[in-house]
Amino acid sequence: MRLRVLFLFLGVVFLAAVLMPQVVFATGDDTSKAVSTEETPQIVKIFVKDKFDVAKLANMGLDLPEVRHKNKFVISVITEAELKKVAALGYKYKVINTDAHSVLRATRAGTLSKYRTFDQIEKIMKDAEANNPSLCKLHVIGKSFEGRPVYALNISGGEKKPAVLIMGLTHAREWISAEVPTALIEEILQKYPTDKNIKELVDNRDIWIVPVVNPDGLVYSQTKSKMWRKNRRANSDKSFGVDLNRNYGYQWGTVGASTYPGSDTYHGTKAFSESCAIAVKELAEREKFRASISFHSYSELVLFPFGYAYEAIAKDEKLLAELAQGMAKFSGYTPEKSSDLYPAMGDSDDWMYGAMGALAFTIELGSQFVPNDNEVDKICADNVKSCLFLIEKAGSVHASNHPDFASKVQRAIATFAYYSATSDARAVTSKTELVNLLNPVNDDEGKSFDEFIAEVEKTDLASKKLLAPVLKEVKDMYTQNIINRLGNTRQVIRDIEKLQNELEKVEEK
Ligand code: 0X9
Ligand code: ZN
Repeated sequence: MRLRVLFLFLGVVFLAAVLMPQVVFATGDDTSKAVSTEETPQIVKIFVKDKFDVAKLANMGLDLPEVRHKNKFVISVITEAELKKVAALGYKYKVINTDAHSVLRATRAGTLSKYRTFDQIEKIMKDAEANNPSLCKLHVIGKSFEGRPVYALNISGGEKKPAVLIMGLTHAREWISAEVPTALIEEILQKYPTDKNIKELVDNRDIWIVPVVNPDGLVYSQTKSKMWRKNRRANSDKSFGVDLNRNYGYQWGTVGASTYPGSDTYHGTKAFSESCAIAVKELAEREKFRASISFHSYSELVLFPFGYAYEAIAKDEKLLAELAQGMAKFSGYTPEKSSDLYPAMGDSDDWMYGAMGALAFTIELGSQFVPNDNEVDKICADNVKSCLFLIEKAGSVHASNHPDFASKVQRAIATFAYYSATSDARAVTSKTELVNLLNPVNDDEGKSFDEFIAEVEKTDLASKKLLAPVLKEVKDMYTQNIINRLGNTRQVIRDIEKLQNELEKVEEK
């Protein structure tokens, strides 16, 4: 009898442990301590005066899925502690829903309905390769924190062609963003045998599709905590997750991102600290994409770089805006410079474009995180068309800093500037590269210093700001006679000083 009571007791303890909700730990008022993303967040409408208010809220590390500049409000997925801070700063707000998880479409009878799981998408990709071995090759480009593969399906008609990257599900709860890349795979494979246009396009491009950049996040959001945004890294303060769209290494920093690990926009301990961001980086470094799209949800926008600052204008802005407009025609979405949504550093587009020379776009799908079942097919169909449009265009247009087109000196300057600015260990390598390029003793293609200066002068404002540390290094190298190609060192140093003064003026503006 006693044994039965003991078993009963153990059974109850076991059941309680299994059934206990995984998501609730609030840790009091102090924002700097709260493990915010494990709390049940609320949905709040915050009223703003202007775009600077929006930027201020983004800078607090707030998660702002909807920004209505014209209507002067934003929607935030917010914790109690964050909301207190917002209120203390004098912002007016209205709580829309005290349980953010409940605004995500309730999963019907325990199923995800239209939305596919990681395992289902994995199967589609494996089948794509198995059934079309001459057209598709499946690659594992990295492993997530919890050890899941990051898959990239390469659909390509033959030898090296202009390459395009289409990716989805950087943010865990944005399930629709994995559906569009998956639908693109299905559309291409279904139409390739009979549709002449699709065949012609695929035969002349190198298409890379990564439907799920953040597999751990997707699984966690679909099984444990719907509103999850980040990956599932275990942070040192016992919170979880880094925002992968703040972890890329171009102008990585704190604008629109948080240094605090519990925040939904936590940027990680350093640029590219996360294996899933590294997977995309290494693929991009190898494939040298002409263009890319990263799908997110929501807001019906086609965003183009730069996103890290209002005043950072891409040299190719006109082309980027035109392409965004071209893609938006299929969906009725609004094309917009990323920073106009809100300035935020470390997103994938800024790095893809700024460091890699890809014409990079973010498409914010639909008008809610998880659109209703009856909206999914249309969202996929429209945006698959946008993908095909960009894939087609990538045959004839390219960013001015794309490695196949920019001069070696331009590339060296850009790479060097990027690594100096992010103080990446590879700065050493790029310094050697730069010295080689400027020094004909070491390299036949060594350019003259005048050419170097001419290239610098041609660069846009944003790159010029980045160039400040490069110029300092180049000046030091001349002073120490590391670069020894030019007769008149004093003249060189005067030229550099002139450029540095010019830069200081740019900085002051
Ligand atoms: O904040 C993000 O990462 C993206 N929005 S989402 O609601 N899907 O999280 C937008 C990123 C756009 N980039 C910049 N504003 N820099
Ligand atoms: Zn997103």
